[in-house]
Amino acid sequence: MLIKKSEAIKASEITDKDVYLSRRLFLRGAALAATTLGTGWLYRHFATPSQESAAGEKIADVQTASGATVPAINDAKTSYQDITHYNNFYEFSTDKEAVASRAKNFITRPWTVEVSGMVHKPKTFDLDELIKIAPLEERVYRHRCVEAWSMIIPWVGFPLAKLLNEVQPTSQAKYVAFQTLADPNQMPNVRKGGVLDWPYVEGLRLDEALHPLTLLATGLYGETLPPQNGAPLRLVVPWKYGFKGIKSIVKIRLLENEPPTTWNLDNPREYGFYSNVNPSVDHPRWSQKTEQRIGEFGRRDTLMFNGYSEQVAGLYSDLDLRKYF
Ligand SMILES: Nc1nc2c(c(=O)[nH]1)N[C@H]1C(S)=C(S)[C@@H](COP(=O)(O)O)O[C@H]1N2
Ligand SMILES: [Mo]
Repeated sequence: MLIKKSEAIKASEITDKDVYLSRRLFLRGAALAATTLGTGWLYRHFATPSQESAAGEKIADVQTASGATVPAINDAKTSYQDITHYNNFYEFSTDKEAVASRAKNFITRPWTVEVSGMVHKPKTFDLDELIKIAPLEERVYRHRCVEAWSMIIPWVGFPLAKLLNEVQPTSQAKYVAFQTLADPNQMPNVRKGGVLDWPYVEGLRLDEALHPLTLLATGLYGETLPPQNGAPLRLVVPWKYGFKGIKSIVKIRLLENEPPTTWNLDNPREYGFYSNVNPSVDHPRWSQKTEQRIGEFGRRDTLMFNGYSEQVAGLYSDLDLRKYF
């Protein structure tokens, strides 16, 4: 993703993989052939294992998601270390490997989520109450960042639809808007400003939000989310680019019109509202045909709708998929 705001643009903030790679190689003084190395490989071999990650708490009574809803994935899961130390959470840092340490003291309890707008029963949920709305399930999903890297992540959570059913959207509601906490006292880049406009906001069409694959995640690998992954509650929409998966949600609003979204506001030419994973629509500055699976050597082909076509293609029968991104 790209920071194009003026001050202090570091090469690590430019997400084009080659630029990122060459900087890493330069900094490490490593005489390695950049051409054959993936970010994942580089990350694994040079990142210092950290003591900083706030240990997750084991989540009791995690069910296994029904195979009818969640298609099985045969690929190996990405390691816990990689999932929790290669993060995009720009409120803390634009350096993926620095997010975990910068976020380690992030306070996620107590936490409330306000659900309002075009609903019959608006409500501010305490997190402990919210996670009891539905049984927590483990769901192993592909995660595909718009920057062309990917992971396989075993989330724990429940369908967003279950929360929306609690508040009962009115017949006028057509969209759902989400908002991340923006606390300058805890988030260095919010305090500093100039990175993105805060709070980070995202949105879905109501039918996307109600889709059974759309998850509110509270954990990963059977434990509560560490701060860097969006504790205590984040969105996961597995057929869309990762930036749609807004972290550390404090507000959810049902609306009649399409809500503004952070990356689209920042750069509408590069980041659309839909942002469905689509290997045949390139990013203006790089191809989306292939991806670097973190922890693997070599690249994989990117799949239409990130491999979830069977489940979600029907939502988009009226969109021109060569155009919408
Ligand atoms: N609030 C907020 N949510 C965010 C982001 C962010 O910077 N701020 N980054 C997004 C991007 S680009 C990705 S790829 C995923 C990364 O999630 P992960 O670190 O759990 O893999 O979070 C998304 N949600
Ligand atoms: Mo991303």
